[in-house]
Order: sequence, then C-alpha cells, then structure tokens
Amino acid sequence: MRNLLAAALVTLMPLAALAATPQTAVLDIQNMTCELCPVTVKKSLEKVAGVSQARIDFAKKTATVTFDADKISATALTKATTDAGYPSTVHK
Ligand SMILES: [Cu+2]
Repeated sequence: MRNLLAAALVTLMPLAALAATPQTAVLDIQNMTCELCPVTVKKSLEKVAGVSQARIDFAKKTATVTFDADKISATALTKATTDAGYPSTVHK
C-alpha cells in the first residue's frame, strides 16, 4: 500500500509542476553599485518560495525573475530585494 502511494505521488508530481503558472517579471533595481550587488539581489530573489529563476543585468540594473504566479505576486519580489537593501519596482 505504501509503495502504491509512493508510485502515485511520483506520477502526480510532474502534473503538479505543469499546473503552475510561470510568469516573468522585470524589476528595476536600485542601489546596485558594484559587481557583488547582483549576487546579493539574485540570492534575495531566489530565496522567495515560488521563484524558479532570477537573472540580474548589472549594466541595465534590472532583474528578470521567473516565478509561479499561483504562489506569489511581483510584489513579493520587490519586497524581497527591498528587504535586502535594494529597493525595486516592476519595470513598465
Ligand atoms: Cu555591491
């Protein structure tokens, strides 16, 4: 019975992943003054549950974040970087 349950979970897992609604947001990041800042910003974003990828462009001062729109909104992303010392806004 336990094995059957485990097998069912393994089968259902990919379906759950597909059910997520991936969304990409571009954030304008403030206060990135040196090459180490993007690392801090990236870490702060990837710590947020629901974020699958964060790419930082130091030259453009932006972060491109892929996240699960079913779990979080872009507001959680701007809050995360702001808490880390880098206030951000969603790029329009
Ligand atoms: Cu820095």
